[in-house]
Amino acid sequence: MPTALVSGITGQDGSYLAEFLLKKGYRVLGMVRRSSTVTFGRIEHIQDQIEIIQGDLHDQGSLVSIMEEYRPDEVYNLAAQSFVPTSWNQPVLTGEVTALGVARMLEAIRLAHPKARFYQASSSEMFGKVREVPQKESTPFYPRSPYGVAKVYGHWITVNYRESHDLYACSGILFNHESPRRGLEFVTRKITHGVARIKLGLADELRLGNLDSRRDWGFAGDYVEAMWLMLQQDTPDDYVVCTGETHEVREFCEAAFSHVGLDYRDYVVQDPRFYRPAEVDLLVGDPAHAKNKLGWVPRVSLAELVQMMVDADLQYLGREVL
Ligand code: NDP
Ligand code: GDR
Repeated sequence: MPTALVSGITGQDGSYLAEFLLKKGYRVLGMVRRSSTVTFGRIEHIQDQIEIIQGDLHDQGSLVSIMEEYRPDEVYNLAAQSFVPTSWNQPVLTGEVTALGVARMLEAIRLAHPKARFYQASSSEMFGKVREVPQKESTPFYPRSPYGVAKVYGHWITVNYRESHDLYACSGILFNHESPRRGLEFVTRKITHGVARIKLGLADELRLGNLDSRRDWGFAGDYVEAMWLMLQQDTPDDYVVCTGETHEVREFCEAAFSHVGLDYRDYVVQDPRFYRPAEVDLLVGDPAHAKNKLGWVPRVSLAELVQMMVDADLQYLGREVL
């Protein structure tokens, strides 16, 4: 039975990846940081099948101890300060966790267990003010937020450890992926949750920022398979993972509201509080490398994703209303 260590297991992707690995027969170790309240909502349903161990990307010693004690075959580094707006308010913390945290994890592997295969959760936010359309593995980076800058460091330190220390280390450059488990502050979930609240009579408006920006949105459940595939190859490499389609935030609103028979223009209010100091206007990836080398293709369409998320929020909030 292979062993996988997942940092960020309490997050959206961590929960889907843990489910996926359990189905494949892995022993799954979930690294969590200590907090005063329980943050296991997304993994409650599989908690008895995974082993929770304490560790923090701020703390080098904890990572080395984990590698020495558990000697995982695969390490998926999903932990990060992942919300872009927070990175302007907390740029140093974002750098500590999202950038240097990657170096600490790689150092722990290099020092204690260099045979482990390593996956780094890189991001399309590294492309930022895009240099070409669509974006692929060779597209130069131009990050537009402290988060994007931190992810660029995480990407290059992963490449550097592969080239300097001969580690099996991969950087997955994933475009936005969503699900009913997405955090409430990210725009897709904010919209589907807002639609459900309005439909159930709990709210009468939804305040958003820039409706013109365009994203390449996929389903998180599909994307975790690509992470795993990257670690099953003969040689390590970097991959863009995306759908190849791009849509405006406005179109996502339109689809979500119309799924419950409403017109978004009657409810959405644009609020300058949600505009960003620097925006990423357009993201659309080229998934050819992942398709050709990994055989990976996304399964869930955007229309299906929107419906899945709205229905889940209606069900979730509906239970609370009753
Ligand atoms: P989430 O924000 O849902 O989850 C982040 C996870 O990181 C949580 O489990 C959180 O733990 C953990 N974490 C934060 N700080 C630390 C720390 N100091 N030590 C240990 N754990 C920590 O993110 P997603 O699941 O959406 O994303 C997973 C990864 O993929 C992130 O690195 C993100 O930047 C990246 N990414 C995400 C994309 C997306 O569209 N979702 C696209 C491209 C990249 P806690 O529960 O305690 O807060
Ligand atoms: P993003 O996701 O910044 O792409 O990062 P988010 O959903 O936060 O924003 C997407 C776009 O929507 C616009 N927007 C709003 N965004 C939020 N959060 N709230 C609003 O009210 C709102 N109104 C409009 C934003 O301006 C932006 O253009 C996500 C994260 O998961 C990162 O960790 C990950 O690396 C990238 O996706 C790929």
